[in-house]
Amino acid sequence: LFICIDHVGLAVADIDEAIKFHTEKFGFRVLHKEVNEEQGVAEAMLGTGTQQPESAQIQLLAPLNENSTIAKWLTRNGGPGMQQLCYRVADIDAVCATLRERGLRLLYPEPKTGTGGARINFVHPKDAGGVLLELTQPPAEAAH
Ligand code: CMX
Repeated sequence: LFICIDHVGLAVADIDEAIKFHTEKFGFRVLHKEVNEEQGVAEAMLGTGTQQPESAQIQLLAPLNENSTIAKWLTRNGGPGMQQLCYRVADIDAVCATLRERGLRLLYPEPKTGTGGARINFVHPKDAGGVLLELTQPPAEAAH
């Protein structure tokens, strides 16, 4: 079903502080930044910048406002932490259909737009071993 781990998402309060921390302390490079209003997040994708294609990335997710999923998560968790695991898929419609057949709840009836124009959906954490599981189908030109 899955091609690889695409990224691990970390919820953070402040995107700039988190970027500074991860680049200065761990040597990650910022590969991509964007704001996703629909998801209520400012996000940054981090990697080593030394591998082509880039291996599993770190995604920093900061809330845009207090209604954001990430704001709720930060409050419940008592601070920053690991919010999600994301698998890359080639055909998200087929994978969602298969997972539904297998009795798992997908959060959206149809995929929404994620990082870099990817098509994304999520398996409910209660159906994925307590982990919020994102599925991402990168745009054709970015797929590898
Ligand atoms: N990881 C693991 N468990 C989680 C979780 C997470 N990220 N978020 C919630 N849960 C758990 C809660 O702890 C709760 O457990 P209990 O019932 O045992 O207390 C349960 O799931 C349900 O919680 P809820 O209050 O009913 O639901 P929430 O309002 O917290 O929403 C979820 C949960 C998954 C539906 C919501 O986080 C969501 O819609 N996530 C998908 C969108 C998203 O995360 N967007 C931001 C990232 C955008 C991107 O990656 O591009």
